[in-house]
Amino acid sequence: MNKQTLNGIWQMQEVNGSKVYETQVPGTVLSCLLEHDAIVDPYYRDNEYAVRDIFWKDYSFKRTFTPQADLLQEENVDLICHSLDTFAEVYLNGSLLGKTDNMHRIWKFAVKENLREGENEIEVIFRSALEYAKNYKTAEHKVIHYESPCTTKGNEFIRKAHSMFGWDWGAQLIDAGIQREMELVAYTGAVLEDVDIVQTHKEGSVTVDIHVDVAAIKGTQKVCVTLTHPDGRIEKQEAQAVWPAEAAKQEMTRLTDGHLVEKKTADIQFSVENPQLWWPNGLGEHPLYDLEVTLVSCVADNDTDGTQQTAEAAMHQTEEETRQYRIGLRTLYVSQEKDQWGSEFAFCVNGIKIFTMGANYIPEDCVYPRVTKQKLETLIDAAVRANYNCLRVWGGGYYPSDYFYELCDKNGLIVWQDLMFACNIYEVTEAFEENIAAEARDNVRRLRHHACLGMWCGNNELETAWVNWTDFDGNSEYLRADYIRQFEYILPKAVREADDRTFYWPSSPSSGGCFDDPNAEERGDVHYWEVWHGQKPFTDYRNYYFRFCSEFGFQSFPGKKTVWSFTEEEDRNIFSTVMESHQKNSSANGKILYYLSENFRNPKNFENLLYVSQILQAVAIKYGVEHWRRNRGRCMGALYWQMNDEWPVASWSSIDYYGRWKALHYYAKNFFEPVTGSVVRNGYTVEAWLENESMTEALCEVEITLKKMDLTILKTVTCKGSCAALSAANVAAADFTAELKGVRAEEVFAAITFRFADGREQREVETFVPYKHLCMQQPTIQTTIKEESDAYCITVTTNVMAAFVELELEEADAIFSDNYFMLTGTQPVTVTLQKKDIFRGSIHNAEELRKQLRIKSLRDSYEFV
Ligand code: BMA
Repeated sequence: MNKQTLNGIWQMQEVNGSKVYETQVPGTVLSCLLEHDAIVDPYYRDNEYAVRDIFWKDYSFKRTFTPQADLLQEENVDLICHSLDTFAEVYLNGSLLGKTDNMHRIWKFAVKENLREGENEIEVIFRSALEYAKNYKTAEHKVIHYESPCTTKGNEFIRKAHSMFGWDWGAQLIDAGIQREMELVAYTGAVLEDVDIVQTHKEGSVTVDIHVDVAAIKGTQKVCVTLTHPDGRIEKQEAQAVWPAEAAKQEMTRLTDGHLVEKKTADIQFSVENPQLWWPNGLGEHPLYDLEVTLVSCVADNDTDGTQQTAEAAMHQTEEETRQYRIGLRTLYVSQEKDQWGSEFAFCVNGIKIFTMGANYIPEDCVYPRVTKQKLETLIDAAVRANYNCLRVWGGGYYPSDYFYELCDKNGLIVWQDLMFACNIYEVTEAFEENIAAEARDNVRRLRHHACLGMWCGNNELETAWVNWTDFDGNSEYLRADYIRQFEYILPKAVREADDRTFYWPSSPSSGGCFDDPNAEERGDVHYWEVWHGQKPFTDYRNYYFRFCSEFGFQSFPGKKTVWSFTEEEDRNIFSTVMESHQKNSSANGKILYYLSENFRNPKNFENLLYVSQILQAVAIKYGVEHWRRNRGRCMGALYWQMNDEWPVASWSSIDYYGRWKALHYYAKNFFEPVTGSVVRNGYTVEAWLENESMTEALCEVEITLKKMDLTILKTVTCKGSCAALSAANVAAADFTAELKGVRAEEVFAAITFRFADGREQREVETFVPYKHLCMQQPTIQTTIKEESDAYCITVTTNVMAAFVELELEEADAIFSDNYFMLTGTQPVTVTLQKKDIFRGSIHNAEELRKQLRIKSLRDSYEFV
């Protein structure tokens, strides 16, 4: 097989437009026009609105290329387009090869006939998705009345990332273009059709079966597989490609270009003794085995018509194609065993039921070509640093690149993979059915071998929407029936045909399907939005013992630097046009202010409102996660909404568009620690708990101290606590009823310190009144900075209780070892800043760091006037 990439420099222009731009492919209209400063930056102020209109137009991407000589010698040449977004017409030398209508599919065209020696021209014309949506007509009995407030109507008819049409955190930038690689692939003898890798686990060994489908055109074929163990050991095996059964021998399939091919298969098996198992982050290593699959054709030298395959003829061996796979050996499924509370919902890895921790992932940029490998690495690294063991790829975006899954494999992150359907009503026509089944097949085949793949999930929130959302009421029963066809028949069937090992779940949330109480507390997964959308206090989380909470969230504003990046001074008020254009959930600013009024004092200015909004968010999510971790066994997962942003915006994210960690991400690092402590207050009694998501017993010393704001100690209770592997335990309690008789609750707080066996110290604060009522004193926070070879150690001390202490650099960005922490004693607290964690700017020595370092605490956020 010979390959030639068509990536590189192309010409992009509006159809019938006069201006031609050079652009990089993969690339889109947006990436191209932004690169050339031909449009305003849609992220700046409210420019998004002006940019939207360009997507009513059609665009052409064109280039010339000269096919490699070896490519032209082959008898078949395919053009493979890994993601055309979306309504594309593909022309080669003026001939229409075909039209596409799904950005999530891999499109293949046979081009041998159209390809010529010397210069060729390829052109892809993208028709406006907005025009398509406007003109689409459903059948009369299936008119869709549902309209999402933030999303352009019509996105439900188009197999294109839904959130491009806007979301309650997303801009409406309905881009078009070549989102992934384009290449020419040429072959003569045979080609790999499919490689399926199946693991069977037994005590002390794993059988790895490699099932290969070969499209054989001429000669005989064999498949050679090399297995490289994590320790470098190599094993090789090969097998002849044969007709699956004598009966099938006659079955010839026609390739797209008309060639008759024989479908052959080859089966290879390795038996791995004492396998090194793949574990999720926090529970063990993530060793990977490399598999290299090579297809070799043996063709008789004088066999010109593909018929002569005699032993006497001189045989010529050609390596047709090689594919590489990295696999992790593990068993992974979702256990739904019945128990005293209903049915559990727990990922079970190598026989161990785990508490799943992490967040929901959305597209990382509205301009998808900007989602570089480096951006993905930074994001996955942030997930690992926050002790996630899982990411849910939410169904309103796109299927991420291979590299995303490679990183998840390497880092032990289980992927909960939604199929790309979210918050919509779909009309299932015959064409739609074919399209989505092909889309599922393409993506399942691409991703099924990954160790990280934990589940295929039909969609985001459609089942619950049909049952629980009032704005779904009144939609046709035919559409309701289409839901069942789509997610409980067509898609599971298409998924299962390609991958019958991975767990399939019809929707998130669901109790198993069929509109049967999808958000039930006692089974399946739950999206819990009463806190936030329902405006319940976040103490409400404690009223629920969900089996698995796959979505719950709380909004905040991005930090000062991010807000300053898209605003002018006059915009810096949350109700300004610009700030509201970067807040897509119309009632959210009101909610932030409402929750703020319940918990904190009125911030003295805009900048402090941003800060307090992040504290609120962090405290709220922590409250929920800790509760569910304390109830480990009954509850087995907490994935908060949402990890990241696709542009600078007020949202539920814990990391903003620029990769800046909000307070919540620092808090996630602590509340998702495999071994962590938490605190529950009942009246004047403060309880300390340990949550242990590790395979060994956790030991720690707990100190619960009642203090005055000036740090005077009123009472201390200490004890040694232990918590068995994979469980949670109440390890200490301190009753301060007597002490609180002689002192106002506003003037004291409980400082709880957990000292773990490995030397780690965790400090928590519990108050007896909301923070807004605390008599906080203005702390004097002092720092000393020590430079080490690869880090700065920042030692912080205070004279009085300091809450939510924020470290921030004036210019550069940085990720600290901890942030928004509590200072509850006079003993110094050291925060490290690794030099590699300073980005967008630089710091050369301790003095420079001292100049840039800004410290504040909650008391700085308000003033008395
Ligand atoms: C969830 C998600 C998203 C949405 C989020 C915040 O239910 O599935 O659709 O962005 O809520 O409202």
